[in-house]
Amino acid sequence: VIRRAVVPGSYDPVTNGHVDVIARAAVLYDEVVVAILHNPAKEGTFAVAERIGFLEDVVAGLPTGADNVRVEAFAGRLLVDVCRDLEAQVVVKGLRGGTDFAYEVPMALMNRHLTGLETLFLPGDPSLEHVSSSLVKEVVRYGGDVRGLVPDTVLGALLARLPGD
Ligand code: COD
Repeated sequence: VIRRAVVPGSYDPVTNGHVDVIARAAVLYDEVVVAILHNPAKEGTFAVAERIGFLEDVVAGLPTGADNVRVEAFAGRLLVDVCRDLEAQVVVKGLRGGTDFAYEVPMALMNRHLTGLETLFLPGDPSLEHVSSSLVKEVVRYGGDVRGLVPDTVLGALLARLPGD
């Protein structure tokens, strides 16, 4: 049996915190689908096509190679339905300390309640514990330096997009 994992998120945009979780999932499972789940009613900072492009760059640069990881986007769907369609047995999520835990455990339990879908939590890299898409955007918007916290292509896109928004 192929062990296939989904690593879901908004990825608006992908950060090095996400990259760490994706890279570790790619070592643990035969196949990994990086799933952008977005609300069609909410535009977000980056268009879904741009988020896919950033993630495809990230996947191409993974130390294990890109062979077992792909990127897909889903609008207005439950994660459990996406996982069923993809025939994925597990969701992989990174945890940044206690706040993510409190937010993520009810979602994991709800997903298990709905279809039996299991969630594997990986402890986030402590050096990236302060990194989220929203904080990175806020820092860039006010002129702060986020080098090393996001992939280089994302850094360029943030600088082009956010100041003077
Ligand atoms: N270190 C470790 N992990 C990190 C880091 C970091 N620095 N940054 C982010 N992560 C992890 C987070 O734990 C998070 O789980 C994941 O990466 C994605 O983060 P984001 O910010 O891109 O995405 P979210 O939290 O906005 O995405 C949430 C989902 C899209 C997964 C969720 O809303 C969902 O499942 N939506 C679909 C609808 C649904 O099924 N709802 C019912 C759920 S019970």
